[in-house]
Amino acid sequence: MQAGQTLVLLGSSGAGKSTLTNALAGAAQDTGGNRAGDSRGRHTTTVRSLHVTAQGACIIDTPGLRTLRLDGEADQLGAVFDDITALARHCRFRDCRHENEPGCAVGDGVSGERLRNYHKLLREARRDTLTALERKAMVSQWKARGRAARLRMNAKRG
Ligand SMILES: Nc1nc2c(ncn2[C@@H]2O[C@H](COP(=O)(O)OP(=O)(O)OP(=O)(O)O)[C@@H](O)[C@H]2O)c(=O)[nH]1
Ligand SMILES: [Mg+2]
Ligand SMILES: [Zn+2]
Repeated sequence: MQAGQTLVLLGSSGAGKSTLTNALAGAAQDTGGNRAGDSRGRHTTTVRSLHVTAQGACIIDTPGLRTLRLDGEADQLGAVFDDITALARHCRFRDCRHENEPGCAVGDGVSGERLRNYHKLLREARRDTLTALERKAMVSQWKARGRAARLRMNAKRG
């Protein structure tokens, strides 16, 4: 690591990002012990910060990642898989799902592995949207139940 280089530390909480930052840049970042019972961290660091090493390199310490999941919409995938998007215009069916349909230009035009990756990410993106909707439905159900319970209580009290 030399002047002009920047290093970003990413990883789950307790991985030792702040400990490395302190060792490499002489910083004074708080470091946290791991939770008793399992070896997970305690999310000690809560904000990003930049530090300079004696050699002049930069180190960015970050809060531990909580979850790693696909961040984006299903239709944004089309921009990443632009080869598939372009080929899809030549499929026989306009709503072709590129899963063994006859006259599918995508199946013929890209490798099996690329198509599998595309479908995998598409499934993941859709599952994410679904759970967001489901969560919303669940919250409104809870609210309705709470309201009903309050009404019953008030009726009892007269
Ligand atoms: N034995 C050992 N312990 C380490 C090492 N690196 C870090 N630790 C310990 O692991 C614990 C967590 O280290 P941190 O540097 O706070 O971890 P972090 O990645 O910054 O965690 P968050 O800020 O929660 O995201 C601390 O108790 C450190 O002392 C290592 O190389 N060896
Ligand atoms: Mg930290
Ligand atoms: Zn197709």
